[in-house]
Amino acid sequence: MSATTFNPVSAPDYLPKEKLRELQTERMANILRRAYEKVPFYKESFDSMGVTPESFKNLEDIAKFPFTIKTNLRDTYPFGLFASPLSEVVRLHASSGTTGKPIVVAYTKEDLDVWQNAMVRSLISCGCSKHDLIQIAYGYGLFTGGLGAHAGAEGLGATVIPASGGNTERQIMLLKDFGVTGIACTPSYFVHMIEEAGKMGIDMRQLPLRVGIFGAEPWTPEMRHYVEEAAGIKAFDIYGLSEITGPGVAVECECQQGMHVFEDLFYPEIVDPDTLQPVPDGVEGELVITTLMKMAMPMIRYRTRDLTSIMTEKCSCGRTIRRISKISHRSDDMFIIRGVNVFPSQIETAILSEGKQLLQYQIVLTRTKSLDNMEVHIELTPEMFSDKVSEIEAITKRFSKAIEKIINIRAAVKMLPPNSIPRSTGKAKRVIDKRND
Ligand code: DLL
Repeated sequence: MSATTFNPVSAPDYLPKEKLRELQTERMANILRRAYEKVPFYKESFDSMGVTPESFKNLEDIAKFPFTIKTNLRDTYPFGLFASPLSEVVRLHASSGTTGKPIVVAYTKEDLDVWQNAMVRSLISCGCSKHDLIQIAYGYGLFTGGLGAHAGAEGLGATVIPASGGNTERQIMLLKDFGVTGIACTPSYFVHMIEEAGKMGIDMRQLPLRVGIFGAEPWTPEMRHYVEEAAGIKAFDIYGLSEITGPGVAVECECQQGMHVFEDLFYPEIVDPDTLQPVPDGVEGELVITTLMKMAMPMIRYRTRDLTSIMTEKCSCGRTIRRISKISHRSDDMFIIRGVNVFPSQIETAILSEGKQLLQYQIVLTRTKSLDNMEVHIELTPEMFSDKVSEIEAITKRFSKAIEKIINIRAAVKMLPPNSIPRSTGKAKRVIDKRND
């Protein structure tokens, strides 16, 4: 560990493997006991698998325990999975998802401290310090992004600008006037900021901004390249989910080669999404997480649906906590078009490779006679726009070819005039699913 990377708050990131394992084993035993004793749902699910907290002796034993899935949170809505009485719960967050009831998550004072610790370590990992001015443009509210990043930046001692999402012109004015050095928001919202700054005659590369802490949605390496070039910053990927705590479950370091999981707090496993059996390191599967320190709402073997792999090679930043590869998709993101599995991230890669910049796009799915169809809508920039049909046809053909090259089937592409796709200040809505309409 180099003198420059050492920070007492980040010390667990550098623990010797054996020490980390000991800590994880002790914390896992405690959390399994807490879940079993305090939450009837866990007692029932452990009993149905014939396991008790005593069945856990070493970390490998975790594979004997049942999984928890999002439906379990919905079925016990709102407070059924809480392990603490409301008198000890100091905060609730909720995530709406696309269908049905939201899922509700709870924090004790201690849980908020743990979350803040993970977020401070995340910001340090992105190269931030108390000398930074950090603008939080994730939404504040029931979404965990705003308040989570806020607590981390404050805990770090940075100067925090709690802008929340939206009012993009004002965001840009603050970036410029305050000399902001770090911004935390969704990558798609930052792309929108670059676009708006351009319209305001501001070149982001000339601003003091140097770090972006981007997450809450998948984004491709091509998109990283685009934002880093267009804004003159280093763009870091941060991962998290409400069920586990919010942002700060895993984050990149200066090497930008996968995200370090704060595994003293969140224990990761990767399983085959079909067989639910563990897969070897390096093989892609579904990320499953057990919270080791969450008192109000322990999550035991939570199936995130996010697809990734564990990277075991030592990271040159010196951190010993393991890394997961960039999360480009979820198992439930995939759609099948003429027998071919397609992920939205593949479409984004194709559009970026052909357009050389992130054009706004949406994937529209429809269904005819139980067959799924996909149409990719891509927005032209004012420079690309033309009233000559032949020119638009040529552009359409180019994008269709670029997509075909990646997904191996011809895709229907429709070019739209500038500013016709709605911009989001939070998670971008890339897929419009009309298959059940
Ligand atoms: O998105 C928490 C968060 C806020 C993370 C700010 C990072 C920054 P949820 O709204 O519960 O929580 O959504 C969680 O978003 O299961 C992933 O599918 C996706 N996701 C989050 N971060 C990333 C990322 C927040 N870096 C769901 N890359 C997760 C890809 C991500 N997908």
